[in-house]
Amino acid sequence: MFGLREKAGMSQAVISKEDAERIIYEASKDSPFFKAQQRKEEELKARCAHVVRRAESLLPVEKSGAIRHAEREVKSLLSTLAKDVKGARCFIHIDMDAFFVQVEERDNPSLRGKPVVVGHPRSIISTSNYEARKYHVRSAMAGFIAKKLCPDLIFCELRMKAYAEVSRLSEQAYAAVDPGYEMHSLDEASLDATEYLARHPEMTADDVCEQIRAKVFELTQLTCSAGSGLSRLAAKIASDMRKPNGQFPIGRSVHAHVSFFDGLPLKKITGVGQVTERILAALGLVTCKDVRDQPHQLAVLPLASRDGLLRLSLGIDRPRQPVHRHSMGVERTVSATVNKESVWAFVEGLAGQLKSRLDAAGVAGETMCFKWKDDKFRSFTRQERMPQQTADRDKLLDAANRLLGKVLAETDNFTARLIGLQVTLGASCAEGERLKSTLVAQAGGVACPCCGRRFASEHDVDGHIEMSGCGLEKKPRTRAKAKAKAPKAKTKTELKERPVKRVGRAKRGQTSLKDFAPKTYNID
Ligand code: TTP
Ligand code: MG
Repeated sequence: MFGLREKAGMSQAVISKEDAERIIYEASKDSPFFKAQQRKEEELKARCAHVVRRAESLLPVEKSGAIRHAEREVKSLLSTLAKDVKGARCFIHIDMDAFFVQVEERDNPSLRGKPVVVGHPRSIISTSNYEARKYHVRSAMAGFIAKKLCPDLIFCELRMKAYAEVSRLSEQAYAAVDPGYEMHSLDEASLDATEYLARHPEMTADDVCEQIRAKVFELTQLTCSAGSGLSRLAAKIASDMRKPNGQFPIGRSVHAHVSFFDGLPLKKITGVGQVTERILAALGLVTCKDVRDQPHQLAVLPLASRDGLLRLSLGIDRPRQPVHRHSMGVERTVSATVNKESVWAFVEGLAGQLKSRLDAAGVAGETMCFKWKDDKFRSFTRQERMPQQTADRDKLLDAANRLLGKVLAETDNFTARLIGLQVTLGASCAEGERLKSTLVAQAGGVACPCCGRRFASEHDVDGHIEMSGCGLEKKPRTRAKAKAKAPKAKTKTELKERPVKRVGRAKRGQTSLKDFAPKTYNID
């Protein structure tokens, strides 16, 4: 049941996987967490059995339909990949080795060579170094269990500021290759090295990885690993292949790319979680190649999941779309059970944290959801729509308290091991402004009420009136007054029919309608 997931470095274990699983079982078998895991395991087994029964009862016509669909899809996906190769895409992924612990070892060299984790013995471990991984100690494991697996384990306190500082430093190395680099977390970066390689024809993707890793080390005295490939996904998976302090180039041909994915277990694919992996395994699909070789098995999956799986098994990135976040929340697992008396204060703290997150993102909440897990790790939620969208702490707290009051009234013996507040997001002022700009741009811009010239935003119209004195002869000077005298605004259709004239700042290239294209809205 506690199938230990592999993490880089675990293959050199000093205790066997079976022994580790037995120790974990002994240490946790009486805990509520274990019982919750048992219940989930039973549910998963039932789901797998259902999927297998469904696969066995597929009609020949369903199977052949799935095969035809998969063949078409794979062909089109492969042609996407081939097209990208013509453009010679090359992505690089960087991932720091045992990140948090490596920072601790750098700052306290006496830790080197010993099994170390960042975390607390009575809480959850953030990460372990490669010495500790030999004992199957890894991220997200309870500290007391880690101590049973490795009695000499050393625990270090979390120092987020230090890790963030290292992350900031290493970004210089990424920016030198791709100014548009993307940070996926504090320790992971994804780069498009295509243009850099075109500017440096003497270099290979592997040389660039080498160069970045050396620069990261120079800047931080920490090692990282790298991977390169035709897609961001391929590069990410490759970065894990030669960990720690190594790099793996998949190559820049479609053939090399497809061969790499052919032999890859599905569980290695980012996006295939433990549950999906188990369901696919029940269908006999273990490697990426299995997915393409046995497409009839996919007929039991919804069409979108089928296509997603085919795409992932070929290592092709999801099409990039702006991320619109619909909800935001905070939740805390608590080591000591929260009861009726202490829960009010706890929720008050969460409301403050939620407000900070909403403010940082410039958004407001619409519906409040109070969620909790009881001492048997069962999840519950209650929600209500707030009278109006808000990021105000007191109003958030009012809504949370109302829900909590109801929960306490219906529950005799309230206990919780996890408590969270979550809001669905409404458009805030900042987001509203962005949406407005987008709509304005789509409608062809804003017209000057005096001369009718068109601008990217109302702000630009103000600038134009100020700069050129447009409408002076007619008075008044300000846009507000000018607007009052202006002829009735044209309809959207009328506006669309007129060609957009770019003048003033827009013409000089300081502002263009392009600047108002929908922006990626990414929080976290
Ligand atoms: P990872 O890159 O997953 O792990 P790692 O850098 O420690 O080890 P590896 O050499 O295998 O890359 O995560 C980066 C950091 O994120 C990690 O050092 C600690 C933190 N983290 C958590 O706090 N909790 C978690 O569950 C995980 C997976 C990571
Ligand atoms: Mg890492």
